[in-house]
Amino acid sequence: MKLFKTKKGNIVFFKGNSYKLLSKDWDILLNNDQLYKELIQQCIEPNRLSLSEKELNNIALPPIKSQEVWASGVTYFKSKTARMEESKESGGSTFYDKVYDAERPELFFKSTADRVRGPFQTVRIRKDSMWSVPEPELTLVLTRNQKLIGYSIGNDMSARDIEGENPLYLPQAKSYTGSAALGPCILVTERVIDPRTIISMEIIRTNEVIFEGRTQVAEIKRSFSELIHFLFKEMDFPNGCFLMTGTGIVPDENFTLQQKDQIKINIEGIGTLQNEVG
Ligand code: DO4
Ligand code: MG
Repeated sequence: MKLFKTKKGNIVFFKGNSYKLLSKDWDILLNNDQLYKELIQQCIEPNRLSLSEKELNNIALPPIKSQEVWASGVTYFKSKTARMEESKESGGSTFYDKVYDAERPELFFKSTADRVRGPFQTVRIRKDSMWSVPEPELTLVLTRNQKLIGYSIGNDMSARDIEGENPLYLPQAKSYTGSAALGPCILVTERVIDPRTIISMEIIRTNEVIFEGRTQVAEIKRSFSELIHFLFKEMDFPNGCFLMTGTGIVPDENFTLQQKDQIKINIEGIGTLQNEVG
């Protein structure tokens, strides 16, 4: 089932119908280890609305309130090779193959909730970057007890020139206002996502598709439990958190985003997250 935070309240879309939730506090919802069961109980006739999934997508807000957004890096082979290439002149490339094989994954802080953009809102490229890309990432939704309650779509906007110049610049390459997008909903499920799930991205410039790429969840090198374990090792998340799982789609080196580009990220079973670069 899909959980939407919207301008009309918190709404569940389940088996073709939408239901208004009585639970109003997003932080309480996202911290419920039994969220799936709780939502099923609220999918009853008196709560039924007549909103289609398309209408929900159009009124969806970023599915976040007080959670932090963290991200995993170099979890796909494609990400490893692309970063090695971008940082070979700075001498930083060797860090990426090491972290790909290391026991400890790369995890980094991505965004506070107020800097996150939702469906159809604008994401940003840094003014001091000449080479910026979107990173489409399956995103885990975790309670304070490390319980994986659902999945969303994330965009880890990144300044590749700044990251490539020196790996120590990673926080500047990755974290700035409007550098993270989430949405359109949270797929709440008790099942682990199917590894064959396709993640795809299109970038559209003046009505023309100028980039298309796809990967699948099975390409992620690390297990979710491994990523969650390291994230929570020495950190508590009283409101739960979002964890992006890394990118396996990397546009060619000569590609950089421009103002007004439309970024569409689709993950099967979750939906499409669309943002304009603004
Ligand atoms: O180490 C750089 C960032 C890696 C990343 O964001 C990714 O692999 O998705
Ligand atoms: Mg990333």
